[in-house]
Amino acid sequence: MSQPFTISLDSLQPVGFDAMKQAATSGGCSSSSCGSSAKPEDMDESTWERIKDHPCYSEEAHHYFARMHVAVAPACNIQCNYCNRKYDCANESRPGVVSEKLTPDEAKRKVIAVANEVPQLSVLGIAGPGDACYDWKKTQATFSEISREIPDINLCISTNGLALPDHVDELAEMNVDHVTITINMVDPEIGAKIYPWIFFRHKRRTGVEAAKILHERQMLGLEMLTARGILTKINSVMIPGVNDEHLIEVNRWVKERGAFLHNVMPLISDPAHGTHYGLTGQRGPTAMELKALQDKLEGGAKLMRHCRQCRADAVGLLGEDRGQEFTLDQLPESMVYDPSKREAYREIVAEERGDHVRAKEKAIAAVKENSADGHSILVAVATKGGGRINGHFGHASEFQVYEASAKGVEFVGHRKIDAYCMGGFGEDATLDATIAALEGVTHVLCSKIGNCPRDMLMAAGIEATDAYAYEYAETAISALYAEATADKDEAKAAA
Ligand code: CLF
Ligand code: SF4
Repeated sequence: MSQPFTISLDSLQPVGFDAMKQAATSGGCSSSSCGSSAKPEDMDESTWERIKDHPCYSEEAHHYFARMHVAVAPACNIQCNYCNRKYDCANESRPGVVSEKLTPDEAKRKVIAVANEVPQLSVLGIAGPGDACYDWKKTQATFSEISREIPDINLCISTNGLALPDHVDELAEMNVDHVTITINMVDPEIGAKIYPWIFFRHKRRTGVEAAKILHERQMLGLEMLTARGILTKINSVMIPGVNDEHLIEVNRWVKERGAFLHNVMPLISDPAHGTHYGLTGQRGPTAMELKALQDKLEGGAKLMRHCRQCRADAVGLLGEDRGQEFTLDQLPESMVYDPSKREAYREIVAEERGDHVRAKEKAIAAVKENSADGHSILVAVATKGGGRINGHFGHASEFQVYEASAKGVEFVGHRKIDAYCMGGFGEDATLDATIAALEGVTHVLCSKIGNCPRDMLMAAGIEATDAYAYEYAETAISALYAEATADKDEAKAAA
């Protein structure tokens, strides 16, 4: 058993780490494996160092590390058809929610409070509402103040790219190492269907002219960031019938210009949000349409599939939001940064990650071995973090989805749902919606599930089990895959 688990988990109370505690007390971490690197084989050490604690740039890191956003830059220089300015910037966060807007000083207070309380915190992002590069003075003041106070926090921004080329050098000087640009098109004719206007060089421009300027500025910004060695992620909003097939072209362009990651996100469109698309009936893609496009993009720029389209004031692991615990009215006027919880947590995570990597490698090899007939299964996992099956079915507000196939076991996305169990009772209507959200999924893994939802899922063709509670997701999925292979072999022999 590895020591750091037992000494510090209780005092840290990290969200979702009951499973680690379980592993520690059951000898789950073998000392021979501790310290193994989670670095992907095809990545160099220096790149890995820069992404290994960033929950958005590394799928593996998102099981352990958290981001927080501060909404300090509300002004914007373009109009996207999926955005209503009353709400947050929909390029990086869910439309339809309003974040608490902060001054740079208020942002500093909030970041210190979160850093002292949330040990998983590794990244500070500015991701709306508005554009971080257009509302530059506030972005700059916030980053410089906070990095002085908390020097080991990663700084991250998201931008529509129009004002980006004007600030690339300053971003490099401030050590901002992760920049997201939202790029929805490389063809201005398509761009004109997404952007009604932009504001550039003191003038409002519309139509194809506007989209052409935006496209050229986005490409220039990306090339400038690449030239300075800054890691870039491209967000694209998938809009069925407008740019869905075109995103294959976008992926090719951004790969050629050095983008590190491409994140294709589904359009969220609802008349209640008051956006142009919402009001004109433009639909978003289904989960399976999104997956099909992402599968087509494999082999191009590396894909991010674990984005949660989080709020512009989100706090916590991706998929959870602890922002309401840290609203300004709850914070003391002055605070001193105390790094002790974050430091202790990092020690624990270094141990746990090594163990996870070895378990994952073993599971992937076993799946590949069992995949002679090329079948695949799609498995939804209820988790509270740590890459383990530690979420109760009734309490889950999302499932992480993995695919097991001849390629091994891969994280392929997530499905958001409403929690089934409210106040001790399950809602049948909620379960129907959950079953619909699990389209294509063959199995559900969770730490606990009642007979009633289990039977209803089974009737819908989805096998749900808590038999693998607290295992790593990949280990359990490999066991399910072996069972499915054995069943197929048996059926073949009987035929
Ligand atoms: Fe925030 Fe964006 Fe930085 Fe991440 S989010 S600024 S890169 S720290 Fe992440 Fe949230 Fe998706 Fe954004 S899950 S919406 S990709
Ligand atoms: Fe809205 Fe963001 Fe687009 Fe500006 S860049 S219009 S804030 S989605």
